[in-house]
Amino acid sequence: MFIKPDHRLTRRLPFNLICAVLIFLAASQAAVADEVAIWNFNDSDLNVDHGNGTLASNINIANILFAAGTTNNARQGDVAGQGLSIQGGTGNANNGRNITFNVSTVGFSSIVVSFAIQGTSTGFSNNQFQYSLDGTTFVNFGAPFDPATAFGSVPMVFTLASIAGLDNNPDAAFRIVFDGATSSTGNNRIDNIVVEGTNATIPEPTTALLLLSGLGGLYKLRRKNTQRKML
Ligand SMILES: [Ca+2]
Ligand SMILES: [Ca+2]
Repeated sequence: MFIKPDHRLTRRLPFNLICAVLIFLAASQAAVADEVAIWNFNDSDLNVDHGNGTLASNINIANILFAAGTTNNARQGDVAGQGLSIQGGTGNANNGRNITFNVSTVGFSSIVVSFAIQGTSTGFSNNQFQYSLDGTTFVNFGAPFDPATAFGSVPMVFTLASIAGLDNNPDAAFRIVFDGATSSTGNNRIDNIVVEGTNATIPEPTTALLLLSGLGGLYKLRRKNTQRKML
């Protein structure tokens, strides 16, 4: 006795495959990790280089310089180029001062901030990363850090996923407070500051309806074809 091939199964496969692909595409759109703002300092200024954000500093302007950067933590094919270099200043006046970057995280969650940093032996040795939910009040996050003397290949990474208030926040801000410099020309160099998060784009109801009606249409078409073959 011959075993009859199950034609219904073979006809069902392409339909199931299309469904699987559509569901996969919808799911991948729902959560995409993405960079919100990047400073690579290659153009020797404080303006953001990819995305949107502003970076300001209360360090004496004479002590905000630019010098050779690094590819450590570089994104989107950025070259090493230049990096931000800040000095202790006369009388180490810049101890306790900061760089602050305001970056709206609207549409993003699970925020992560990272950057490459190095310091000379008389540069800032006691630095503190902070975040703010309103752009005004800053909160310490993580322990104070003393940068290595060379950029190396491992960036400083601050994973802020546990700070729910930083998600989807137009007033989100981040700060590095520098301290511990012991000479006017002692300095720290920073490059490739990256603020990134999970793009929380959830398919809009209309998109979801279109997807469902598309699936419904495919199902009807398949049924019609099956019925026609049976006549
Ligand atoms: Ca750079
Ligand atoms: Ca720039």
